[in-house]
Amino acid sequence: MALFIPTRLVSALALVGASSLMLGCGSSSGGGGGTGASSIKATSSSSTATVASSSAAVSSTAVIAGSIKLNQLGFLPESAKWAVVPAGSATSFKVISTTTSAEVFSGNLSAAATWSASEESVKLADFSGLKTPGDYLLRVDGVKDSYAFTIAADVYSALTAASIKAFYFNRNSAELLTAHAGIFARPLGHPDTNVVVHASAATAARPAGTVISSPKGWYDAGDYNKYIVNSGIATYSLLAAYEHFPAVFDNQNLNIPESGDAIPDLLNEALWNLEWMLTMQDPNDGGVYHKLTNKNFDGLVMPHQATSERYVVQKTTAAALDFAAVMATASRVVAQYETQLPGMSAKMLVAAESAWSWAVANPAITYQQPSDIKTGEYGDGNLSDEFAWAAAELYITSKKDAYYTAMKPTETFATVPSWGDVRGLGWISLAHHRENLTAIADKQLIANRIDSLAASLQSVWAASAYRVTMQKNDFVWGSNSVALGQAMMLVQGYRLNGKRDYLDAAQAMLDYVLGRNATDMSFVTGYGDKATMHPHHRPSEADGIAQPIPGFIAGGPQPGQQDKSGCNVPYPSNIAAKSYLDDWCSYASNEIAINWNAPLVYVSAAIEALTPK
Ligand code: G3I
Ligand code: 9MR
Repeated sequence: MALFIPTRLVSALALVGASSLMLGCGSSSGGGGGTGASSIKATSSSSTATVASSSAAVSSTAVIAGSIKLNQLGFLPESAKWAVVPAGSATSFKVISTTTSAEVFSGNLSAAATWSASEESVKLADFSGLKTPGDYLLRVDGVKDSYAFTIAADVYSALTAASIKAFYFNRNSAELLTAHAGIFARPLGHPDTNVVVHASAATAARPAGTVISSPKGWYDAGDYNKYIVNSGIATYSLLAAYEHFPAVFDNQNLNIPESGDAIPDLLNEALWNLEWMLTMQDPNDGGVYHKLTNKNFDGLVMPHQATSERYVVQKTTAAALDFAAVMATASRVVAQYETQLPGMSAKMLVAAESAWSWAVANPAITYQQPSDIKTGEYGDGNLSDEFAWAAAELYITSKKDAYYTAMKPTETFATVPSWGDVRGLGWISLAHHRENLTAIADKQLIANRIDSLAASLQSVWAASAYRVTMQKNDFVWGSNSVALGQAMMLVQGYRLNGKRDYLDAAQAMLDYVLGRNATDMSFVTGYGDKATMHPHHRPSEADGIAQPIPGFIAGGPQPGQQDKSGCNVPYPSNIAAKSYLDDWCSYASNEIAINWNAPLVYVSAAIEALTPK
């Protein structure tokens, strides 16, 4: 079968830097493509591989409903490789080369089991033993062939690059030039040089109506506002990816305006947001505005057409602490670029410490949406995790023991990170830096916190009918970021103790967002044969281009369906893991957001860096 690369994938690849442009790593062919071959040879050395003597065509058995679900992009040679097969009478599976139509591997399916999140009875195919690079599909008697997938040593490098480049596409205060953005070039939107201090944020030094300049940053999501809380976890996740896996990024060329300077492009991109965040701190007292926003969400327009007045709204404790955590992290990451960024590292640490001091003096100021402001809230009544995270990052960077104590380590557990629960981020950083901490740090406690969370995720994975860590109650708004957050914590467990199950379970969650899920879709725009096409992302919808901007991950299924009154099309299902609508209207299942893309960057890079070669 001829190699077929979907047009959207070619364009997606063309947008990332030349060093990442590897056509061989894209998914190659639509499902149902295998044709019979008269003589088939086994190329795998696995014990389960058999030589087939008959045609590899789909058997004459009636095709049952449901589809084979797998990572539509593919796998590294040494990755664990699993597919989910609808439960029918078949007890075995075959892997077929889409280039030669030969059967290259076969194996037995597991016993049928039900995944309660999707209410489906499924069997599992484990083809981890197939390690030979190539393009393949999975075949099971009585079921439609799977989508094609690739096994290649560089299978995730374009995904890692595109998921970072998505941040560039969401830049506030930037004109995107054709040279960098291709067909997605657009005029500058939101200069944010005349931003009004809202009454909720007024102080004697900056009364209501004061005009400040607060340019740059990224649009939060499908909307054009900027929120410090969400910027916190998103920017941290990118910085952590760099701290943990610098080799993935050091020579990466994302074809962004800063490409070619002496700073890795991932950090160039993170700096675009960090520079904005610095402007959100009131220099008079160290407090940090919660958000920079319109009064109302914009209509369906491009950035330069969205010209409503912009406000900075209320200083909150969560904003100060998330800001402190990120600035403390960034301070140590950019320290190695003192020549290129003179004074930046020191400036960031000063900013972090003054935000911390403000939070300590104002420990319970939660966000209260003013009556004239209707945009996102990121409100959070529990601030203990924000205190713990900020304290952990300040401790690691400053080495001041008082911050370690302030983290309250014995009371603080590790959890899967989300914008509203950031405890896990502090443990991630402590684990990474554990050999360079002062004597006060309890290294055993740090290891236990990480390992006990990873172990509990591993046991969910091992018992899951889909071999994933997602369970029914994980299907909240932005469920795909829950999946990737789980993977991030499994990665920390693997980095600490090398337990292969942790890496395999993390891989499973990358598989999950790329197709091994109950919707049978890849949730990453531009990646996978059946991928999200209509994200709730204003530029993707308003630009008049059929394909979405590549590299963005959709929020994902969740049964709340808070948007359905505004949708002319129904959700295909009310079941938690299937409650996903690939339509612009669906902001509750199909929006994109920086805090969902950042763990995609982290996990894709981690799998690239950690999977044995
Ligand atoms: O915390 C409860 C949990 O206890 C409960 O079990 C669960 C059941 O659904 O709900 C949880 O609360 C949810 C909360 O997110 C935390 O996950 C709310 O129902 C849900 O409505 C809320 O959704 C948030 C959404 O804004 C609406 O406020 C998303 O987390 C948040 O990511 C999203 O963020 C928006 C910004 O406001 C604006 N920009 C776009 C961005 C992405 O959609
Ligand atoms: O576009 C908005 C999205 O970014 C938010 O996550 C979402 C929930 O706050 O709201 C979206 O805006 C919708 C608004 O809430 C209701 N009217 C339709 C808007 C989408 O076009």
